[in-house]
Amino acid sequence: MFYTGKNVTILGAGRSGLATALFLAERGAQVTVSELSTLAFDKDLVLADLKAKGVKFETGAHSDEAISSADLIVTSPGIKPEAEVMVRARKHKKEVVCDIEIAYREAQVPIIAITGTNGKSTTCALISHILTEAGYKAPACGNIGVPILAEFSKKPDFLVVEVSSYQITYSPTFAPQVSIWLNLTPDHLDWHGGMNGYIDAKRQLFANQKEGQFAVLNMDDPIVADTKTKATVFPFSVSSKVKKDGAFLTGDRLSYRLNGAKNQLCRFGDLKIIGQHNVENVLAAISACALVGLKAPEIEKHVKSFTALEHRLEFVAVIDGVDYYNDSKATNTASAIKALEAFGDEQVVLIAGGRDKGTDLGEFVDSIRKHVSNVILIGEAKERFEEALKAGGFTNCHKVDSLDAAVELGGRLRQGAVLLSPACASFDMFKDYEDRGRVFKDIVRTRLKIKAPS
Ligand code: UMA
Ligand code: ADP
Repeated sequence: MFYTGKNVTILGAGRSGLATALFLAERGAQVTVSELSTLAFDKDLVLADLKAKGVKFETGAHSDEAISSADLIVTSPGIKPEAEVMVRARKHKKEVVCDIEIAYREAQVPIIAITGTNGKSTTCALISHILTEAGYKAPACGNIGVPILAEFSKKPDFLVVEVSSYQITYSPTFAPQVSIWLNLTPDHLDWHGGMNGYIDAKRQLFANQKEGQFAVLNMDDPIVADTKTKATVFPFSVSSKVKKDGAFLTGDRLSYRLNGAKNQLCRFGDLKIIGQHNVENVLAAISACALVGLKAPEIEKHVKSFTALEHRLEFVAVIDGVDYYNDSKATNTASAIKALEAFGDEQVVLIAGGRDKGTDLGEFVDSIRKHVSNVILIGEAKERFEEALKAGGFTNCHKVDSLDAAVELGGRLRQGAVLLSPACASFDMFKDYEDRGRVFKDIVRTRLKIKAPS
């Protein structure tokens, strides 16, 4: 056993840190979990199990002893390479990786990895859904919220892993059998020290890949299309940029060509998810499933039964002929614009606002003028949003004091589907975006019950 007797220090007692501690302790490593905060240790049950397996804990600081005595350091992916503890680790010439690298070194089954700025979770969940419905054990894990190493004990056939740029940075040899790159727009620039650092992190995943592996690349994104890899490129495109093998649209039919043979599936409109951005996610998912051996009829059948992830253009209910959608994950204007575009020519009543990120609102207002009948504003951002809307010539704007009042007004207006797509963070009124989405759904469902008592 490679880890037997090795000293491993884990930085951060988050989900991934604790799963890694268990995984390595069970493989004979001497594990120390080092956690900066003292608050994070409100996890008695998990800790008791780990302590019984010989895992040691330190809190409040990353001690020099924990760093200098380590044969290997496994970090929480969020800790920046410039952090003081990383500087010390480099001084001691220690190898620092994250849980994804450990999983890659230990995995006996094919890994399908999904990265990109937007759409990772949806694509990851969709691939996992298709493979699972086809009879394989193929859990969605990684950045989606489930530590990859926690899945090993379930003996999966595939690991379907959402990977962030942070995780790639700390996975120096990670080379999945299939890697998908969906898109790239500015994000996490502070962590990576700018756009170039962010792009380089994503590129590393594909530079690591070898002959016999596959890189599924979005040809409509110029940065993604320019990827260098030894893997076989399997392109996908919603325009007509796929000439040989790859995934594309034939009219509105989802299609792919593999080993020269064309397969035509159902229409995108036959699926239960909406929005042009999801066409890209579906083409990427279809590609991965075809590359690991699924046949077209099976892919078609299971892609059709996939429903949107919670809080991402999630259909909630119809009350008095008005549809309600929860898109609480849209925490910035770029993702809210995608949501509005998903409704095409259909006008919606938009509920927006929350904690303002202070970004420019120009394109958001343009999109509202095209797709929205009324905007209902909540939260701290409502004054600035109202000003920007009025300056942009949009006057059907209502400020309310609660999400409850927003839903009530949205239903009363009867001027299109009511869409919660806030374009703001949630922390002024809610615990997080999930809490905001659930409160919204509770309000809608309560109203539905009042209208149609059982
Ligand atoms: N900590 C230290 N020292 C430090 C900094 C932090 O000890 O210098 C401690 C913190 O106090 C905390 C722990 O480290 O207790 C880190 O907790 P965490 O929640 O950041 O980490 P995990 O629970 O292990 O979650 C990680 C990913 N977190 C990050 O990448 C920041 C999760 O992605 C991922 O779902 C999970 O592993 C399972 O694989 C979250 C995320 O925000 C969702 N990702 C970013 C994003 O999507 O934008 C990239
Ligand atoms: P991630 O895991 O990368 O954050 P999600 O699947 O959770 O992505 O989607 C988050 C939001 O990003 C969605 O609500 C949608 O507005 C937007 N989005 C999803 N897929 C795409 C895509 N392929 N291109 C651009 N935006 C997208």
